[in-house]
Amino acid sequence: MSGLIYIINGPNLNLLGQREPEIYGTTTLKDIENICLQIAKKNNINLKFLQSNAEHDLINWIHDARQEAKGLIINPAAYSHTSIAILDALTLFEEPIIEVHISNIHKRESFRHHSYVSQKSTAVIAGFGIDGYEIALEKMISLCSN
Ligand code: CA2
Repeated sequence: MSGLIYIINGPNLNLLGQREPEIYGTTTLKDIENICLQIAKKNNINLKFLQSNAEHDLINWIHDARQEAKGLIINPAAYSHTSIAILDALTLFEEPIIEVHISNIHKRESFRHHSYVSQKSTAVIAGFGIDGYEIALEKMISLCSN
């Protein structure tokens, strides 16, 4: 399969591997990017792996993805639980969307149980740790190949 997939990461995920290892593990976001790039290479697809702490960056990247991506994987981090603006941007994206959470948000504080983004997601993966990115990318590649 050829084509482009976006992986967008929200606030604080740049610090992954540095704090709260009991919840988020010790792998860094750069490590996750490298794992995803290897999978992309093996499957002959292009990948944009992005992270920002700013809501408007995430929204602008979702707009960019409309023009060029066959699928979008997003860990919106805390914006999952707050951002109607990100939900609105995703509503304009017409290809498959997979929402990833490293932790199982349903086992955690009640304010994490609801995600606005899930309303527009094709699928949601939560609680598999950083393997969630790998699972999402493999599944996205097969969705985009159909
Ligand atoms: O489990 C996930 O992937 C989350 O999206 C992570 C978000 C959290 O707000 C969501 O409820 C669930 C938080 C990301 C914080 O990233 C950290 C990075 C380094 C150390 C600690 C947290």
